[in-house]
Amino acid sequence: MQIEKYKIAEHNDSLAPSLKRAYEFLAGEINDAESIIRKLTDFQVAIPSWALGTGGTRFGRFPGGGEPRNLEEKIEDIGLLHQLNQSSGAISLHIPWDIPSNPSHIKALAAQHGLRFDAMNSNTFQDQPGQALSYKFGSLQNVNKAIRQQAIDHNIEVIRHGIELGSESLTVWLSDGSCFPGQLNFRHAFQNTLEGLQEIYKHLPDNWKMFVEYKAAEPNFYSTTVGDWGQSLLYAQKLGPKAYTLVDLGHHLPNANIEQIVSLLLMEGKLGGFHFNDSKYGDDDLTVGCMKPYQLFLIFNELIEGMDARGMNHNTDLGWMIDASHNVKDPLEDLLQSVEAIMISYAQALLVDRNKLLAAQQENDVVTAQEVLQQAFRTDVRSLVAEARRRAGGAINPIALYRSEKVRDHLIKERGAKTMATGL
Ligand code: PSV
Ligand code: MN
Ligand code: MN
Repeated sequence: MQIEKYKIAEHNDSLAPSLKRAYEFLAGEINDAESIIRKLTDFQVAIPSWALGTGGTRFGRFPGGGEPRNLEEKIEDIGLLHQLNQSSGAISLHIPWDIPSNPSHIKALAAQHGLRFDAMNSNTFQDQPGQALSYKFGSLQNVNKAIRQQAIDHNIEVIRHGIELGSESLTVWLSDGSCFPGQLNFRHAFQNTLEGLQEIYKHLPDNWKMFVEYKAAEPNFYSTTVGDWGQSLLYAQKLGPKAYTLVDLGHHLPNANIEQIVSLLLMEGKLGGFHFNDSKYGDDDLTVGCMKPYQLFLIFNELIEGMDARGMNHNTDLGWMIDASHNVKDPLEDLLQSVEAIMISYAQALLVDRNKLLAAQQENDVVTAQEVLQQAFRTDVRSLVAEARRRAGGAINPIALYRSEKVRDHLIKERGAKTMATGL
């Protein structure tokens, strides 16, 4: 489903006067609002194909109505998000959850919606129907060479699908690890995994990147073979220049200083991609910014500081993706909230007075340094984000328009009340 352009225009007309008041006030208070608007307009966040249905936990799943039944419908849903916010211009696929049976048709459909294909994700953490060998005791780390080879072959197949769609990166997340002390020889597990990744790396086209995603725990609860950023960085360094670390916000031990991790990875030129979500306990995959918005801001502050220091393009030089899904909300509304939270944090981080911060740091003036950061964080930038969206052709208030257009009711009518999207 698409929302007709005149509906967006009508919606925007009704909200324009109050937005204008708020935006003009803010533009008078901050430096160079226009340059921030330009950066916000350029910034695009990929939507994962598996976040369009209701997520589940091991205790069950409660599907909402009108979930997409196939890849085409997933692309349509993301097209709708992009139409509303103009910031969701990419889709990330998980294979085999979303195998494109007719790639040129899928590519054309995505292009019609203004979407490009972000990182391809492989899956060696589940056994698929008909699969010859089981990943119960790991994939690339496995003591059995044939199982390792099966996982390597799968990743090569994922690269092949990605080439057909015009993607330029592969994200490898391995659930490999062990559940009990003594189960695994750590060194052998690391070496097997490295050899497997090296084999996959050989099949990357020249313009591709490989993202090695780490995660502290789950499904394994004693050790994880790519468990933290140190291990991921080791693999990335050993693999070569096309390999990078991928940071997923939910994949750290409690209270990890993610902003410092990001800063150092950028310094080393080894930060490649990002999975946004929020959490209170572990890999909760909650809506971005719903729990720890100050942490998100501090992370963006380091991202901008580090990218600017290396002359990187904010939009294109890192892979930005949402990796969230859960039980209780309409997934499309949830994704609109996540993208909004990302844009708000990005805008606030762009407001940081970097010269003043650096001067305060040089003087050991801790109070001023904190004031500089909090001045930016406590600025209400919602009108700036909405104005950028309006100028790009999106809706001033995407969720309000989504609701007034009764999008979910339409999707239920079209697809049925009991559909179940593929994913976890
Ligand atoms: C693992 O928890 C993860 O973050 C990886 O990125 C997977 O591909 C994704 O979640 C699956 O939902
Ligand atoms: Mn992830
Ligand atoms: Mn995760």
